[in-house]
Amino acid sequence: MAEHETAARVGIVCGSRSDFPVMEKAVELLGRLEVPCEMHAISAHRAPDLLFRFVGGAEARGIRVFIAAAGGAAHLPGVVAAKTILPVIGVPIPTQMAGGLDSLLSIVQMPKGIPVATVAVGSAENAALLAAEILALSDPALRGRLQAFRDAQTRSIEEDDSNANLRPTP
Ligand code: RP5
Repeated sequence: MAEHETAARVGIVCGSRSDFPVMEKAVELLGRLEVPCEMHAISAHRAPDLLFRFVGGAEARGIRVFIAAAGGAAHLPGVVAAKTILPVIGVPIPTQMAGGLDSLLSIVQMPKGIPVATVAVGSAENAALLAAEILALSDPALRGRLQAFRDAQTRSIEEDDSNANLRPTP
């Protein structure tokens, strides 16, 4: 890593590069919140040893939260959670076969003792926000940026509503 680069605090791991278009929204939002992150494609099924090395070395490199995304037989988030006590947020990727219900059930139905905080199907943004909220517990500046994000979101809904024609049509 070059000296000017900041170590990633969120490790995003996807089951395939085909998941990147969904998960790029998490990278973008973390960037807006000034949270350094890194994104990898490491299949739990096709490259389990590489995945174990990645998870095993992540904390020493500065990672504090994982976001794990996978579709179909989506075992990746559970396998990541099995190898770390850092928090793991699971993102079920939408699929052709069952619209992502297959991914959702594969990720959310973890056995007790190994939690994965699962967000809605395709909800990369909420995964990013949840990761930032976890980091903000020990980072007051990030907490401030999250509050500003939330306030801006509320203002945009209020402005949108104030511009709407609320009169009932005759
Ligand atoms: C999963 O299988 C990946 O997370 C992806 O969502 C899905 C399809 O992967 P590819 O066949 O596109 O590599 O493991």
